[in-house]
Amino acid sequence: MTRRVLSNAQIATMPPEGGYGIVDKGYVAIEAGRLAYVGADLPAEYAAWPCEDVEGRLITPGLVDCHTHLVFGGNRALEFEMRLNGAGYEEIARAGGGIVSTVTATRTATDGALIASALRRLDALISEGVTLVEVKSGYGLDAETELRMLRAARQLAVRRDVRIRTSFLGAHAVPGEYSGRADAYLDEVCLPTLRAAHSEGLVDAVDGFCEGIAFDTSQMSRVFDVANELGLPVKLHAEQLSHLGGTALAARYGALSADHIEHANTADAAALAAAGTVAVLLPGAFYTLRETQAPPVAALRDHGVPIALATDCNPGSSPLASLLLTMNMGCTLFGLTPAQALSGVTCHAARALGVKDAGSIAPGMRADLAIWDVETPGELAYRIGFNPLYQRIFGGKE
Ligand code: DI6
Ligand code: FE
Repeated sequence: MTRRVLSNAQIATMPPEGGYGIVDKGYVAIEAGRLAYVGADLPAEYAAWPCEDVEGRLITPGLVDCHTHLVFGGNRALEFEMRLNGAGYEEIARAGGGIVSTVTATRTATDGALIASALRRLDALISEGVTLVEVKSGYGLDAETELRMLRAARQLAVRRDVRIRTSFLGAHAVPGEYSGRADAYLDEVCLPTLRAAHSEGLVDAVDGFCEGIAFDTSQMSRVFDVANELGLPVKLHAEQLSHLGGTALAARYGALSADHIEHANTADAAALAAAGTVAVLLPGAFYTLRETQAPPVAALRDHGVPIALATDCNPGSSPLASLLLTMNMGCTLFGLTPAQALSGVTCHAARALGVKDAGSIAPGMRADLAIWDVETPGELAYRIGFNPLYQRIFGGKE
């Protein structure tokens, strides 16, 4: 069925300018995997197409998780226990736990095991209407494993009806064998691996972790210079645990997004606005690490910075595979409105990935939709641990 119409829908079109953009008792016409028409009256040319009455249900764009680390080996439940017995996240990282312990588990995992465990997390996202997911490397930190991670991430889109965008995160941590020699790691491993991954067509964007336990701004700018040279967009984990200047750096490079940004300030918000960079907020990490410094949401709003929300699904700081719960946390922990939360997992999340044909319901967009058994769009962020998905449409197909 390459042509179809959905009728009697409450459509949250999610325009980038903000708000739900509701069309009541509306129609969506789909042709060859794209949206052909969206509106309150059905033009005569679509009248003969097969039509499904969705009985007043809510249609949103397919949800977009724009920041995940879905591919990794092992888990860090023991570290969770350590933290609850009093150890700090940075302390555990400095003692060889944290990201570096997941690196060991990822290096020793087979390709099949990496894909199988990522699929379980991906299936959880898909069950909530997610149709586009970003996946980062960054738990290999050697050439072979970084490439294996990116290939595994791309495999996910072969195994499931979902779009995957891959980000190279070689600058995630300094591996044990380069301890205390971050610059040598960049020169000898990270940058050559970025070039190799790019020439294999595995990289959609270049990311980094700009933090006291990872890389500083001058090291990150060396990575971004290579990204620029390769014509790849950048994004950055910035200002998660401290204020190092990563947000301003991301803005200077015209980044797609600056992510976390709990410790960013008003000047950073102004810089993001001027650069057109999306602020990606990650309440799952804030919650898991029991952080107390919330991101500067008021300043982001005042400056008109587009705000996205993502799971940051990873084994350490955010073992979270629910975008609906992420929306709820964005509202409850960061004070977003339910409409901002939904923009954050649709139009603004797509923009954080540089994907132009997802995240809004408008003619020409891909027909990636979620149909929900709810009466109002605010219900999506309101409930905790409840999934009202009725139907997920990917490329026009159920
Ligand atoms: N910030 C995060 O929240 C994750 N990576 C990053 O740079 C945490 C990754 C981990 O703890 O394994
Ligand atoms: Fe992350």
